[in-house]
Amino acid sequence: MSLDVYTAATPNGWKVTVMIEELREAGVALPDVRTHAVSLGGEQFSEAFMAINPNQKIPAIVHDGRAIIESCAILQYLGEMFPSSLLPAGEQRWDVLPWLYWQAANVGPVFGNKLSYTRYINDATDEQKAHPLERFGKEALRLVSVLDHQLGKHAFLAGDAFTVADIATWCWIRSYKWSKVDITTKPRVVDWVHRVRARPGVERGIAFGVPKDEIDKFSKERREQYQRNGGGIASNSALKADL
Ligand SMILES: N[C@@H](CCC(=O)N[C@@H](CS)C(=O)NCC(=O)O)C(=O)O
Repeated sequence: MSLDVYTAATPNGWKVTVMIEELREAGVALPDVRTHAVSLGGEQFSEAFMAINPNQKIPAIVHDGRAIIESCAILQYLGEMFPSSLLPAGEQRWDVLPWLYWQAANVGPVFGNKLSYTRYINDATDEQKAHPLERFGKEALRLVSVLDHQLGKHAFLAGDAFTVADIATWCWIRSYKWSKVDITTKPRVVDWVHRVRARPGVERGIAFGVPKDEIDKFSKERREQYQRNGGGIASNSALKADL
């Protein structure tokens, strides 16, 4: 029995390393976990990685020979394979799964685009960037207020318990300063960000691929490295119509 995790130090990547550490915290017996760092400077396009994920993006896992792609599908898969309160069983899973899909379809793409236009895209003028920046910036704030609305009803995104929906969403929201989405007008969201950050499983999960003293703060060198990789990925000239 083995579980291979292919990932990088990014919000989508941390979802999986956090999930694994949270499963350990929940007392789940996991198979041997082997974590492989994928360099987003080009390794995602290699034949070896495409054999695991033809979509050329991290994260991906291989569990007993079966490859699973898409971070939220991975969270659901691990939640079902290794039962715990992170993904309740039976009817109750329908309290959680829609919010996991909400993250995949909304928070990930919108925060990802906001971040790209804010930090990474350097083949467009400021004038060209103004409209998408406004659009994704406003939509990101709307999503933060949806999260705030949920947190007004219960302690976590999908109910009173911490679940895969919190893992997926938190990994993006925690980087609000990097994507320049101001969550500070929503104290419940800020409080949730801190409460989730304080969990030992989360602490270990987000340490993947990051020097210990840079877990919550980038050094100048790391900021430049993210900007280099992000700039390469976000440039229109890097997009190919064919594999
Ligand atoms: N919807 C995918 C998104 C994955 C994704 O965009 N991964 C980024 C890193 S956070 C990546 O691998 N980018 C490389 C590229 O686009 O070339 C998921 O949730 O797994």
